[in-house]
Amino acid sequence: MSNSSIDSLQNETRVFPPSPEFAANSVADAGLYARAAENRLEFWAEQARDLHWHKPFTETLDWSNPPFATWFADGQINVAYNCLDRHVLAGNGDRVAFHWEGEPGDTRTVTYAELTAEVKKVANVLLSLGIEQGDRVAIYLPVIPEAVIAMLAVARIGAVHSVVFGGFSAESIRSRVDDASAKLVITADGGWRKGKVFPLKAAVDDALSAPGSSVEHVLVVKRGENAVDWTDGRDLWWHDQVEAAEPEHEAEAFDAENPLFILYTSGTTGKPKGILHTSGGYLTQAAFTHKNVFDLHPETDVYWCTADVGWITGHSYVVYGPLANGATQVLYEGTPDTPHPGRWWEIIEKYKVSIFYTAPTAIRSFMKLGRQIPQKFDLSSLRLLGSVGEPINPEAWIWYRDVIGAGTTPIVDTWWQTETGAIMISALPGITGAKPGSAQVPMPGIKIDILSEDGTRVDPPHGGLLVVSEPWPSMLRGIWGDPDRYQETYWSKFSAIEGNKYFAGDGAHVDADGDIWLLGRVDDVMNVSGHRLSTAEIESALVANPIVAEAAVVGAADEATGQAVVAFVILKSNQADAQTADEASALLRAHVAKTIGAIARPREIFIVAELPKTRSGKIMRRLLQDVAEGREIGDTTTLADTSVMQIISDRLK
Ligand code: 6R9
Repeated sequence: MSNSSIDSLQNETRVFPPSPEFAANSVADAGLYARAAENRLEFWAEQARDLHWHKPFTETLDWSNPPFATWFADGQINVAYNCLDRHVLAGNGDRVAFHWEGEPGDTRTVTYAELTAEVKKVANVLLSLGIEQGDRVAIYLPVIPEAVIAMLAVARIGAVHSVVFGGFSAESIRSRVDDASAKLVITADGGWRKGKVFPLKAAVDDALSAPGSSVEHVLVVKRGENAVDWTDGRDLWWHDQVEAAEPEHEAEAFDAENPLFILYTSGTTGKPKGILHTSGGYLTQAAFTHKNVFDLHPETDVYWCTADVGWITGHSYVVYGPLANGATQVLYEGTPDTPHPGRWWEIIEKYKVSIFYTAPTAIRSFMKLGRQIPQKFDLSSLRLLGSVGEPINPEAWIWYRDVIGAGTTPIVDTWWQTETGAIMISALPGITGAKPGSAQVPMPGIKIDILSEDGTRVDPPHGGLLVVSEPWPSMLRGIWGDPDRYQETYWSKFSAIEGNKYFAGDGAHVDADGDIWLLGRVDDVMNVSGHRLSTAEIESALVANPIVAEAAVVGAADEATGQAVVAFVILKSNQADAQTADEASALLRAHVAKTIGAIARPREIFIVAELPKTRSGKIMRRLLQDVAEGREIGDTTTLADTSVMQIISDRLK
């Protein structure tokens, strides 16, 4: 594609309306917006009543103590029952819940009846291990059916799961297990990735090796068949326990505000935040958005969301939303390019996937490989595509629609966050014409505003800060163990103006049609391949290494991953001669990968003699970003020592 056509796409003003056929069969009706506008709370109550309540609620929202909300608080619900038993009792037990595909090519088909039976047994295993309502259970698993089963079993008994992404390090497991005082860890011997087994239990062993851990048991799924160390009395095989477990388990009713899960995400400071979600409101919005944004026809659709269950997208759009809606899904363990670069397209052809939800970073990497790869496969089953995790640039959007979607499928670009729990901004595909590059409109029942720093509304075409202006059902209920940080991080920025505004940390602007365009983070959070990483967290990992004196990390624009981690490091004086800059940089890249996980490994580390600082000692990341992105260096006048940038850029030439 020539540069001029890229430019023209960036000024994209075309709108792609849904086909008449798509619109005629749309699950969502245009009346949703009107009903939500007329009575927002009644609208959400109506959505909540689509779920099964053991005890119906009479109260919708309590916002008398902001920013602490309760939704449907006098109702009682069992989240797992809604995802399982309800479908079996309705006669849909034989429907496939998951077509699971392992990376080496092994497969499993799991129906709703089978999934329900497994979850009941695992619920009994958890009870036999002394797990009670409210206890925390850490889950560190590959994308195998047991990951979903474990989450639902924890939910079924009213306990709280904390899923730790399988790519995270032992240290990340340890800090999450400690922060939540988890009693149990569920893991596997190993999982498959890029044609090899990677160990998981070994990382858990390492994480739990320090004395004083809250963990009483480790339940181990056999998947990788790799050798594992065993701690008698603590470690138990999943298959032994499940085999011996009672098959019957009746789902108990829990309060709508019973905690469902904690999921850790990066913030602007070093320590990850444990985002807390509860039951009734979360499930209401996850199910409602999944059904309407993805136009789900559960009897005929095959839906595939490529997210790992360790991310919020996996929680809301692999586990809770789709299962509450009785969807048939594809679940794939491995990477997109193993054993060949067409693996994803092969899976779509094989299972006749009709709805496909992935991230822009994946789309861009396929674009780079060329359209001849997907074109080898029959993708004609696809009728709707989705995007999440970062802004999707119009070129990638158009490629996605043309090459994957045969030039006809609607695309929904969904904006939301770990904290929002479910989709907040998106087109409804049978109603809204799609506009490449824009996430478009707030969901019915969601109130979004774009504000300037001083809290006034900004009008098109100006950009500002994105806020959510009214509480929503799947909103986070807090940061685990830290109510002050919750208040401070999300609700203090606009506390001087009237009303409570949730500050999302994203910049955005609205166009003349009222469509919202996301402009990226406005804080020190980077977005690498759709994963959130904090500059502070990586800096603290770097300075924890004995050879490092000081470190500064920036997110630099990257064609493939959106942003890439670039670090600037000053070595301790006794180190500077001990190794070359290349050696130090290689060692530190590996160190970050080991400390946080491979996704945090810096693309580049520059060993420097100085860092640019203001007179008050603040590192001027903006200038480092100029260097990292190969730009002319901006205004240096506020630097304490204005020659520093010259020294850095000379060194790097
Ligand atoms: C679901 C998820 C949240 C941050 C968010 C924003 C970015 C997500 C986006 C998007 C533009 C979209 N983001 N979706 N930016 N367009 N459609 O990704 O949650 O991992 O918590 O990240 O991701 O910056 O603030 P999470």
